[in-house]
Formats: sequence, C-alpha cells, structure tokens
Amino acid sequence: MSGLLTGSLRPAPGTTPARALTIAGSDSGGGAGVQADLRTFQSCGVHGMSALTAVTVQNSVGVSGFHEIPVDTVVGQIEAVVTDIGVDAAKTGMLASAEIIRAVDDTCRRLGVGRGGRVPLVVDPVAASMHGDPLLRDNALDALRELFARATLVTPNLDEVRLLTGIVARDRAGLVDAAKAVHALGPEWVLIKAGHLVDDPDCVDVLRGVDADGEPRLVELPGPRFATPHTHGGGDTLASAITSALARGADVVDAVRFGKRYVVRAVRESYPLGSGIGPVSGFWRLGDAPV
Ligand code: PXL
Repeated sequence: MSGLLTGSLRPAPGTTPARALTIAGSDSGGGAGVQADLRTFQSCGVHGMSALTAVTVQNSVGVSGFHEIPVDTVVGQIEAVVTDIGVDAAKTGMLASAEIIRAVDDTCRRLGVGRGGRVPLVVDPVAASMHGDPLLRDNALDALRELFARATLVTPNLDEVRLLTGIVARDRAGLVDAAKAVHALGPEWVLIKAGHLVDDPDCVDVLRGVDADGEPRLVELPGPRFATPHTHGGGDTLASAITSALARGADVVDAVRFGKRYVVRAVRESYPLGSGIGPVSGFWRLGDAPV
C-alpha cells in the first residue's frame, strides 16, 4: 500500500488539507447522509464540503418524508465550492430525483468531476433507508444508471443491485455476477457490498474494475460480520472514507481497502440511539487528549 494512508492523517497545522465534496441529503437524526459524510471526511484528515440535495425528516425509527432542494440550488452549491475552493474527490449519496441526478451529472461533466475529468467521483446509489423508506423517486432509476457512466467507483448494496440490474445475489458467486452486471453500466470500478448476505459469516465485498494496464481486476475484501442492528449510515461512511482516501491521492484499490478498514471499526463501535436503529461511529478516531 502507498504511504498516503498509513500513519497520522492529521494535516499539518495551518496547511490546506485535501478537499472532498459530498452531494447528498441531510439526515435529521445525524446518523447517515451529509452528517455521516462530513464527520468521516474530518476523521480522515480531509476538508469536507457539501451540496445538499434533500432534507429528510428522520429519526432512529425511520424517514417520514423529505423535501428536495431546488435543482439550481444544488448546482449552485457544487459550482460555488469547486470554482473557488477546489475539490480533490467527490461523492454522491441521496440524490432524490431524476432532475437532480441529471443536473449533478451535467455539472460534474462541466467541472471535470468523474470519468474523463481530473477529480475522482464515488457514486453511492442510495435508493432507500435501512427501514425501507424511499429516498429516491421511482422514475429516477434510468438517470441513476446513466450517472454510473461518470463514476470512478459505484458502491451498491444488494438491494440497489436488484433495483438497478434485476440480479438477486444470494452467495459469493452472485456477488461476482452482480459486479460484472453493474460494471457493464459504465463505471470504472464497482464495489458490491456483502452486508445484506446475512447467512455468510464473513462479509466479503467484491471490487471489480480495470487496472492501469487495461486488465480486468477482481479483488475480494473480507471483513468481520458484527451481530449488531446498529449499522445506520454504514454505507455512507464507507463511501466517504473511500472518497477521503481518493482525495489524498490513493488509487481505487488502496482507497477501498482503507474505506473497508475504517467502516469495520465504525461498525464495531456503533451504538444504540433512540428506539430504533443506531449509527456506526467514528468516535474511535478521537484521541484521549483532554481539551
Ligand atoms: O444510508 C443511506 C442514506 C443516505 N442519505 C440519507 C439517508 C440515508 C439513510 O437513511 O437518510 C439522507
């Protein structure tokens, strides 16, 4: 692994850190969405910026509704930060509607974010909350598939794979088939998350892409499976840790390995909150030094 991600991730005081942008929705309960993304960026030593797409009304029990941000305000936020502050990597989370997805796609193309540009783009194709509450309009799947062609990496879970490709993966061979099918939609790399394969004691995610020599590459990423219901925000945290590593200059395979190590620790230290599902935690990154 490159030295970019080992040792202290703390930027030297007074220097400008690597910069990452999340284009995503707000979770009022603080477990997922932009709240999870920004604190993960911070924990990974990266300056976080946000373009808000929607505001969800949400607690640990579920999402009772959401309000979309007007498309020109979504685009305006992205343009404002990229043209002044600059960005080293970006990610998308909840995009809510086909109109927002298409506007984000076009804005990224214009600003050189994603494939064909200078800035890596991670697309986490958020469609529903853990409780099954919708976070994406039904008619937005075509636009989401089209956005995949701009992605450096897409990070679907198995529910999202089923929605986007019709494939129902039940075992590891199914994950590999899913990775091939999602890769065919056009992203440079795809990471299929095994979290939903609850019968598998290991949690072996599958990464597929094409390496610098043009050779297809399949990487298996094993990890422990924890017996906790409190995994809210796990997918957002993984994608944000990967985005942080990309912002620091890591290649995709190293960035995904880093993200997996980060989220394993966050799930291990997840906590109960409210009467429903609690969040994964970045508290393990806090030092013990007194304030
Ligand atoms: O974890 C996916 C996710 C992303 N973004 C927002 C969410 C959720 C899950 O609830 O609320 C805003």
